[in-house]
Parts: sequence; C-alpha cells; structure tokens
Amino acid sequence: MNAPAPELHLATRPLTPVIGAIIDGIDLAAELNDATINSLRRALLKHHVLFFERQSLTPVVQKALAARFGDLHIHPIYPHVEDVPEIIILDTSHNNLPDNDNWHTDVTFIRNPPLGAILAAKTIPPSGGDTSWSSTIAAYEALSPSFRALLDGLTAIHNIEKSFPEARWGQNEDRSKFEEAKRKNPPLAHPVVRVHPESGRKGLFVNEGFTTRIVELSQTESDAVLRLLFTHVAKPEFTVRWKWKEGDVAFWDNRLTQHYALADYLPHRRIMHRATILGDVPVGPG
Ligand SMILES: O=C(O)CCC(=O)C(=O)O
Ligand SMILES: [Fe+2]
Repeated sequence: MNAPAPELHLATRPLTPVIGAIIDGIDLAAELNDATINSLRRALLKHHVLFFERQSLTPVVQKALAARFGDLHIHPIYPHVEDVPEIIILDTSHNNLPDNDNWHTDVTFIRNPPLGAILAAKTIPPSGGDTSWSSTIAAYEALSPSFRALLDGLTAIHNIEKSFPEARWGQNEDRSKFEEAKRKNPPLAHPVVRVHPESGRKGLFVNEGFTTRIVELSQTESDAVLRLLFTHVAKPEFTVRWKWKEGDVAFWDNRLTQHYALADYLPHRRIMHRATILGDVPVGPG
C-alpha cells in the first residue's frame, strides 16, 4: 500500500466548539499539492464547514478545485455557468426569489448524495444574505439514548419535488427539464441516522428540504417525529452563521450537516456559484 500523503499544518480559527472554522493563508486558486488537499479533508471532518476569505475563484478554477475531492454532480434543475455545467448559479433577487431559506442537506434525492459543496460569493447585498450551517452530529448526540435507539433503525423517503415544486419549476420553458429531473430522480429511502463514512460518527440524515416520510412509522408518527427533528437541528447551539463578503468561499461536508440561506435581502441581488462533489451511498448504524 502507498504511504498516505503527509499533511500540512493549516492556520485554523474555529468559530464555535461544534461547527465552522476559518482557514487562513491558502489561495484556493493556486495549484494545491496533495498534502494540502489531505489537510483540508481532515479539517472538514473536524469542523464540518470551512471558510476562506479574499479568494478569487473563476468557475473553471472552482470546478478544478472541487474535482480534487471527488466526482462532480450536475444539478438537474438549477441553472449553471455557460460551458461549465458543474457550477450552479444561484442568482436571486426580487425577480428570482431565493428558495434555500429552509434547513436542508443538498441533493439527498439521489442514491449517493454529495460529500460536500464549495460555494463562492460573487455578489453580496448591502446587508443580510448570511448562511447558517448546523451539525447533525451535534444534534443527534443531544438526543436521549432511548430516542436515538429508535431513530437508529429507521429509514426515510427523500423527494426532489419537496424543494423543487411544479408550481415554481414546472412552468413554461422549464417544464421539460423539470419532468426529466422527476423521471430520473424518483423518491428513494436513506437511513434516518447516518454513519459518517470517514469519521464513523453518527448524525441525523433527514432534512426539511427533501425528506417526506419515515417508512416504518404511521403517517401521524412520521409527521410528528420529522417535525421534531427538523426543529431540533436548527437549535442555535448546533449552528454557525457566516456573514459573506465578496470573494469568500465556504466548503462544507454535506454528509452530516444542514444549511439555511437567509432570504432577508430583497429587493437586492445576491449571486453565488456552487460546485457539488458526489459522495457515497449513506449507511445507517444497523
Ligand atoms: O446561497 C447560499 O448561501 C446557500 C444556498 C444553498 O443552499 C446551496 O448552495 O446549497
Ligand atoms: Fe443548499
């Protein structure tokens, strides 16, 4: 077996005890060596979301950076940069209302949901437009042992249409893209509690954005338990909130986190670019 690549010391400033750290002294547009990539992976496992300030990532460079961590996902519905389908454009204003102002994990409607995502701030409103992330590991660990034991054995359905409803995405020229997205992404089940494939830690893997139903429970039980969990993950103690400046980049581990993009800046415009790195098939504790 090859020896693992060495790791570098990264200048890391944790933002809370459970989630979020600023990484100083890295130019993400530079050619990063394997040791740096490994150190970033390690920091991601520890802090769940990393922030890099004063960056200048072009879409092509952002794509190349994300590809160092895995294969990239092409989103079935969101628009992308011309000739760079791996880079989603989130360009929101009073003309195109934001739709990420709910707690969610990205793209859990596929069999192998993203390992992570790299988000770059392009245009930031004069105030507002912050993003919060929550550690679903911290949320899980705060539950009572009896409740955790119940959740450990459950699975839940994730449905693309919960976050991409026909009323918004199925109209006019978008209709065929929407129909194709639905056809290629039928609802599927994931474990309610996921074991992180790298750290082995357990966390909640249901999210308000996409999760519709806990399979093993009755409808009323499922509704009540999901409501409890969706509220629970948003507890401020499990979260970090980032106030963006243009050029900032966030890199989150999408396996055991959720995030919420605050929609408080209208009628101003806010533009973000996202690269999404595919992950593995979620595994439960059972
Ligand atoms: O715009 C943001 O701050 C985050 C939007 C979002 O949910 C995402 O990029 O996955
Ligand atoms: Fe998201």
